[in-house]
Amino acid sequence: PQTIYRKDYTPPAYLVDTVELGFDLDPETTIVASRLTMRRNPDSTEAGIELYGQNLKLVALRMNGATLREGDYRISSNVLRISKAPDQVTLEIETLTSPAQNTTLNGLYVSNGNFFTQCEAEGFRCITYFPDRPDVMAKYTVMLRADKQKYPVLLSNGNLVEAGDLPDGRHYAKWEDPFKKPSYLFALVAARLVCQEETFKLMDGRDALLQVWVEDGNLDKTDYAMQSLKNSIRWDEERFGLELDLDRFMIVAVSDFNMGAMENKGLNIFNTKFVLANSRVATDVDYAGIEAVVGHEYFHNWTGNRVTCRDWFQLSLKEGLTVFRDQEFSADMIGTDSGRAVTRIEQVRTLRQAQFPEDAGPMAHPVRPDSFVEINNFYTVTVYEKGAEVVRMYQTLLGRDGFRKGMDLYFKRHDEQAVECDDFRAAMADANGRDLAQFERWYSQAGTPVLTASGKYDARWLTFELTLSQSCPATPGQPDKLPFHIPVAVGLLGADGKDLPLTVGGKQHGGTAVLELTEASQVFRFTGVKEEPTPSILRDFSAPVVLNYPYTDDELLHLFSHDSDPVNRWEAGQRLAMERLLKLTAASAHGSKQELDDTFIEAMRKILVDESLDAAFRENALLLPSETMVAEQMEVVDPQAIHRARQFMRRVIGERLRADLHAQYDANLTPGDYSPDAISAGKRGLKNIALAYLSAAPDEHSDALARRQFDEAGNMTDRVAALVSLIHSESAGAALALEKFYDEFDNEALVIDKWFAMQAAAPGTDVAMVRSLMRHPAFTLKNPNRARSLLFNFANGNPAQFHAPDGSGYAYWAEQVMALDKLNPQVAARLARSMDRWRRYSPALQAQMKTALQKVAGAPKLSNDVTEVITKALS
Ligand code: DPP
Ligand code: ZN
Repeated sequence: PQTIYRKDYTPPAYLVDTVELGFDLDPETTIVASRLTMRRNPDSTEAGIELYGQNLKLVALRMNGATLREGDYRISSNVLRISKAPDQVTLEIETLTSPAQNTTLNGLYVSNGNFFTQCEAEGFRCITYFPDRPDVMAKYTVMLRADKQKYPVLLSNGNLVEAGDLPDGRHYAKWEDPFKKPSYLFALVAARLVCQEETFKLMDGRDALLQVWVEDGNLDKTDYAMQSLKNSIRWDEERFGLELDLDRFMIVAVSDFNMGAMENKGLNIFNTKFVLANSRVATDVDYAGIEAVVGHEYFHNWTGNRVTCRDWFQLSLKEGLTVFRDQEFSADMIGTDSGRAVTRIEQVRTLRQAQFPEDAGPMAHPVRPDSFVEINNFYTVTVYEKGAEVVRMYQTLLGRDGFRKGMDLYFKRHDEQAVECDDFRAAMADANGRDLAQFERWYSQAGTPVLTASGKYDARWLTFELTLSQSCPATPGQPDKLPFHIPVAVGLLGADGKDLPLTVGGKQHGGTAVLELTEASQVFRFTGVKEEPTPSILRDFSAPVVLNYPYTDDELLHLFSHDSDPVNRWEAGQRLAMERLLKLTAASAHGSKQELDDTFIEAMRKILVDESLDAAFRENALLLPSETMVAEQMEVVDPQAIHRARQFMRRVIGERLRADLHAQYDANLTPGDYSPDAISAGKRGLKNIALAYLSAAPDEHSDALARRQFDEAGNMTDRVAALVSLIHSESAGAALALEKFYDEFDNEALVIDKWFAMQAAAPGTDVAMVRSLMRHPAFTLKNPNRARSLLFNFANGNPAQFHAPDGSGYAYWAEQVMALDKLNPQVAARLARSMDRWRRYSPALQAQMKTALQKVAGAPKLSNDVTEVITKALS
């Protein structure tokens, strides 16, 4: 496979003005006719026309009316070249494709008998020959023809301009997209579907038609997606002054989908997981996911579609920004400061759980990568979540208003253009008169920076000197790093727990000052500090870094009890827990006695019973760092010892806080109709974590409680929580509950995914049990959600079993990566990533992992996707 470099970018030789596409849809052989009007690009020095095409049968090719024969053009490695062409060209291309045979779910494919497309990043070339690159933007007209009975609904981007019947029971629909777009935003749907629809008044008074399309039988699960869409439209108008630019906006749900959803212009295609919900089948987490993803795809209409990426190295230009926007949307939907903080805590957890490990592993790459083999491997937590952190830092540095000015300038300059991350940074800088040159390193340097802080109080001069130093570990291809521009939000707590007034560098602040660290090391001098403070550093997680500060237990307990910044308050608890988990893990590995101190237990109790705090915050404060996060802190990872340590800690908490846990359980019941709002969800969360702790220290009472909750639950959140508690405590009732759960929901694919996922992640599930679950009639590798529910939850969510000392987990992993690769390379490559951190285990485990990696590496006809991941892991 070939590596593609960002530095090799050249503008396209030809631009495309208009695209007319005609589809004669048939599962076995679909005929695609395209007519492109093209003209030479004045910015290019290259001569010929280059079109990409993959798995296509070329039937006809005409240029300006004349048929081209072999020799007039050449096809090699998926590129069709016409070396001699006039300045103005009309190309007519006819190709054949076989959607029913397409198991990659990339391009045009069939799911449940219906046609769908997925074109990002490079799926359009599986539909027709085209200059399939994001900097070629054109206006599209699409004619769809298909059997009317089987495919009554024909959708594409933009507006429906014509529809009618054809002979032989076929019908047609013609769609026109008024906006220029890159090919990756093309979409079509030909299907038997039904929709919920509504007209919605936009800011400027226009009416827009909103539709959510699903399979028959699912109309009872579309309300929340529709509501989220309306909220998204309103929010983008209010927060950013951005309006829906179409008369019609559609969301279509499909059950076979590689990603979460796709922002095709006017025709968003969604994984069912992020559309379908009612209280019977969806959890609070599912509801939150729907709101976030509906928002995310909708927000792409401006950040991604109206202004798009020049090339795929710039992916974070649209993804980092749009994740940031969806995060802000979700936070604003809750509306309270404490609710915002909880969403922020969840973001920090995701970063540490997934992005920090990625940034420290063999696939580490900058937010704007310099090279790739397969772009599909770069839809990563780094490009998305770290990218969102980078965007958030602009807002932290410039303020909300400054950020808005930067956004306004960005659209003013670049509407309907394909641009670079640097253009976004320039807009932020220019709109605010700021020099953000050094900030560029957040885009170019990989790795998680380490921020080391130390403080010195001078009682005589009433000063507090905070020394901040930064470094960044080497990453593949980047041995040395230059200092980043890091916003560090700092507060100082007095002995009473209140924020001290801050004066730093002669400037007064409220309770929090945003310091800007730009050198390798800097000293910040706070003056007028009347008492020795406890510093609260990196408030609201103001930068995606690892903070080292030599906190004492007492200082952490002080912050955990009092910090006015909820994120750092939570963080102090996480630090207290992490220190103990690491000690317990070491003790467990050496077979010495495990002990947990009263101080910690009492700190947890205090939070648990503190009614002045939101339930959702308390739930998060009680949630221990995951086994993966503990593993990331260890030189040599011992998955079983980590598991034992964490289980021990959970059990002791359950035992020691039993009475309070029961009391909180009772106090946080949510009787009456289910509502997914943040307050109710927070109560359920606290109640269910109480149940989880009680089940970690099982007695008759807790077992009965879990069984009763399972039997009587009025919603899926409580149902799942009870079932997980039964499974994890190895309750005698677990097997029957699993069976009942299956029988009740065997028609609900997304619920059956949960059924597989819960078992995959259960501590008692070993490789043999996963293999037997694979033989269950409901299991299939072909459906990505189903494959992920079992394989990914086992490999990533059950480390103590996956890393079984006999290597059976690795052998299983290798088999499944190879099997999946034959069907769906994108999903296979994701599973391949589960071995990223293999060099951090004991030599014995490493040897077995290496064998498994080499086995995959040696498999015949491996995709570029998997090859890239495995090669990087082994290098
Ligand atoms: N662009 C999609 C999304 O992030 C993924 N392909 O929404
Ligand atoms: Zn996106």
